[in-house]
Amino acid sequence: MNANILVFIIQAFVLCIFAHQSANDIVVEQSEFAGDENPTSFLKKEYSLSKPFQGHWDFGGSTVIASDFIRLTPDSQSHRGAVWCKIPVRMRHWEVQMHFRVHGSTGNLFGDGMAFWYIDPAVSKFSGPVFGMQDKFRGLGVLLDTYSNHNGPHSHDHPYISAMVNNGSLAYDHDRDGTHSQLDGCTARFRNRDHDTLLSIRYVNNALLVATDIENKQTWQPCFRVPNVKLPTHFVFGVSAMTGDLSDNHDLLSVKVYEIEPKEPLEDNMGVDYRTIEPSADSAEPPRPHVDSQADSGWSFLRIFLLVLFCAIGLVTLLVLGLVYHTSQQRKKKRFY
Ligand SMILES: [Ca+2]
Repeated sequence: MNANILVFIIQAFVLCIFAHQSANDIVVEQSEFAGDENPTSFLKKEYSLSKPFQGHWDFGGSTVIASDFIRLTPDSQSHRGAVWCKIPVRMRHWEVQMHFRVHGSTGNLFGDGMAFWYIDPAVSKFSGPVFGMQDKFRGLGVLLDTYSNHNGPHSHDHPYISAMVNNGSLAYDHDRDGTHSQLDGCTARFRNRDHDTLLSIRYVNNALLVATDIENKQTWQPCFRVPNVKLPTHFVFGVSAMTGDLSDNHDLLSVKVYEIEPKEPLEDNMGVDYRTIEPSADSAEPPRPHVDSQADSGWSFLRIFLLVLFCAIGLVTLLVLGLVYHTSQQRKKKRFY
C-alpha cells in the first residue's frame, strides 16, 4: 500500500465524520416578498408607540419604561412583560414596524424571546407561557424565538421568526419551537447586534408579509410571505417577552403603525362584517397532539450510537492499515541492509 492510498482513506474518514454535521446544516428558503411593493401608507399615531411612551397603551408584568426604550424583561430569570394598544384596530390593511433590541450577557445560554400580537382583546393578555402571552389566543402571533428547544424534527437555526394564526383552539408547543402550528418562518440573527433591529409585519389583501432589517442596511429583508390569512378587524396590537431559566433583555424602542391602501385591493364583500371573521390561514398545518419526545430521543441515541460505532470501526481500520503500512516500510528498509 502506498502513501497516497493511506491519505485517501484518511480524507474519506474525515468526510464521513463531517457528513453527519452537514446533514443538519440550515437551509431556509425565504418566500418571495412580492406584490404591492409600494402601496400608499399613512402613519396612524393612535395605534403607534414611541417615546416618551405616553398614549393609548397599557403596560404589564415586568415591563419598565425608560427614557429611550421600554424594557419588557430584564436579563434575569422568570420574567414576563407586555405592552398593549387599548384601541381596537379598524383598518383592513396595515403594517406594523417594530423597533426592538434583544441583548444579554449570558454567552450561549439565553432566552426565551419576544412576540408581536394582533389578537382578540377579550382574552387576558398580561401574563402567559407563550413569550409572555396567554396560550390559545385568538388572532396572529409573530414569534421571535431566541432559544432552540429543538425537541423535535425541525432543522432551523435560532433566533427564529415564525407566524402563528390561532382561532383559540391551538396550543403553542415550546418543546417543538412552535413548528406544529407555524405558518412559515425564517432564521434571523437579531440578538446582541451593535445596532438597533427592526421587524415589519404587513397584512394586506389577506397576505401576511414579514421582513426584517437586522443588518443596519435601512432596507427590508424578506422573511416570509403567507397568502390567504384571514384576520378580523377590531383586534388589538401588542408586544410581549419572556425569560425562563435563561434570560435576555427584551427592549422595545418603538411601534409604528401604518394604514395601507393597496393599489389593487381585493373586492370587498358587501355586507360582510369584518369583525366577525374567524382567524384562519390556508397554510396552517392541522393541529397535531404533542408527542412525547421519547421517540426522538431514541432515534437520536441510535443515531449517535451508530455514528460512534462507525467512527470507532474507521479508527481501528486506520490503525490496522497504518500498522501494515509501517511494517511493510520496515521490511523494505531491512532489504537494503
Ligand atoms: Ca424556543
